[in-house]
Amino acid sequence: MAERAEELDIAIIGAGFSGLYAVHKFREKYKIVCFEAGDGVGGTWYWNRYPGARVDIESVEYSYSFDEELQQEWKWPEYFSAQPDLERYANHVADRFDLRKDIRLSNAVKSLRFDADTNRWHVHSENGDHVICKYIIAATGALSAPNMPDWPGRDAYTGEIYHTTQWPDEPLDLKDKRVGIIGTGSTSIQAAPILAERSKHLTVFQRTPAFSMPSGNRPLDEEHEREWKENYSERRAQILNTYGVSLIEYPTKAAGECTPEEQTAILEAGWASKSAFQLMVAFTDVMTNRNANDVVSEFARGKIRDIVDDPETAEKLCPKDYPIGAKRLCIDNGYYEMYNRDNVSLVDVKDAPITAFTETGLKTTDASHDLDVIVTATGFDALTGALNRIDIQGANGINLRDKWRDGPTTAYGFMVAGFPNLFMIHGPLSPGALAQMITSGEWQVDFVAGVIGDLENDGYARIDTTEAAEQSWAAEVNGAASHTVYDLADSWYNGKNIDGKKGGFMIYVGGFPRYRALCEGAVKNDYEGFLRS
Ligand code: N01
Repeated sequence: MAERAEELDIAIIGAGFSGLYAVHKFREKYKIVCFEAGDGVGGTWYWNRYPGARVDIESVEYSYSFDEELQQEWKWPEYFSAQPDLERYANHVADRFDLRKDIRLSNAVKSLRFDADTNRWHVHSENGDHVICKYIIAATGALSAPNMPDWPGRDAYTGEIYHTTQWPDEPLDLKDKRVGIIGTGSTSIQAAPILAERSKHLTVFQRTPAFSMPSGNRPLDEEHEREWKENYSERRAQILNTYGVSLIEYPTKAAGECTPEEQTAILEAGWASKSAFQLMVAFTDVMTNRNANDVVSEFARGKIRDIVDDPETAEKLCPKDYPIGAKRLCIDNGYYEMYNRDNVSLVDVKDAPITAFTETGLKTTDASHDLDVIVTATGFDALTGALNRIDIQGANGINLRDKWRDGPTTAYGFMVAGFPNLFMIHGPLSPGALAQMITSGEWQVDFVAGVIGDLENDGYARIDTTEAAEQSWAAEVNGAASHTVYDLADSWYNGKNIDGKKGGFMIYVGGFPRYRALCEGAVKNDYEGFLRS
């Protein structure tokens, strides 16, 4: 029997925080559906349930602004919420706004095909659904396609292996187990201290050391909460006018304008600030001037040497090959202190890389390690990975994967030439991953809603962008990055964390106010860089 297709207006891909908001935003006017791969809502905060998973932006900020009652009523227990609280919040929002009836869980989108004759997208899902719709909102997440090491011998390994995005629901009994964790990014730095406490022995396999600072997480005090709730609307508006969509304390002086004593005082205050990222904005030029960055990097290395007792281990933990902030600055709860425990060891796999799983553990070029449990905290095929894992065929039969073979091309991070009526939220070359993602995601969804509203009002069937617009956006993105030190590390920001991935720097770092102005300017300028028909 031929499958029956449903005809709708919009298909939303992903029920993470942006996808959930998109469901809420679009359902009133349009017939919609939302496909979600997981069997629950929350996206990042559904998948990343490893021990220690926690956000590093204050929860009073990192939360929805679209509903005054919601933001007044919701109570965050801590400054930086743990994953279970974020997942609970996502579920609360889904229930409170009755979003679930439009969300199909455990039903990943498999393919998207644009029919240029009818100007409709055909969506096929893993469960066999076939939806025909006019618009696609891809809220697929910047960090949702896990990067799994593909060393040989995995099947021969007799222990347990967990990627941090696939953590089991039932508690793991590790007390008699030798655990190995691969990677030292934000995820590992959160998980490792807890795994060290719970296991017999923890071995950390480090390829590149990370910079990290203490999170200063604590219960949310009532005065702070009250102050935020009384001023929410002004603060949310203010947040959108900041560079990174976050109300951290921005500096007024460059490093060179301070005496060494002033520099130290500012850096000590930043370290103790209990506010994430304060080191990256210790001076106006930390991310734009290598000398200023060196001052901050050396300060952070000094902290590592102070905290870690064994000088050899401390030296191994000190990043020396890239500027602080060029890889995502990590926030920890006792990461460096963990290396003072007797049951923790650090293995450097830069010069002697891991080459294989063995029956009993891992093999590097110079040793074998016996492990009962292996945790792969090896990160993500970021920004492009989630979309490239879907088979997406655009207007002229072009496949997105082919189009992006040498790196992603987009206009403003939300459209790709040849893929009409497909809008990305936090797409490659948008500010998404370096901005506070809930509030910037809400802004992007509202912006796309405005574009769709205009198309409908003006009677257009489709909107596309052009290769010229993509080139001019690439120039803007590269221009912004070239004034910074962001591209001076191999990271998921530039795809160099994945062997063979091409792309260059994939995030817009010109600041959110400029980003908004450019997007809004294009619309006001009669959709400059876009083709409507
Ligand atoms: O991933 P990562 P993550 N052999 O890519 C190593 C957000 N986040 O999941 O640096 C050996 O940062 C890799 O080594 P190298 C946040 O935006 C936020 O930790 O490529 N090692 C690296 O050490 C973050 O930036 C929060 O040399 C291998 C690690 O694995 C983003 O998610 C919490 C390897 C991967 O680090 C990603 O963080 C958690 C190999 N073959 C995450 N392959 C908060 O809000 C990879 N590695 C606090």
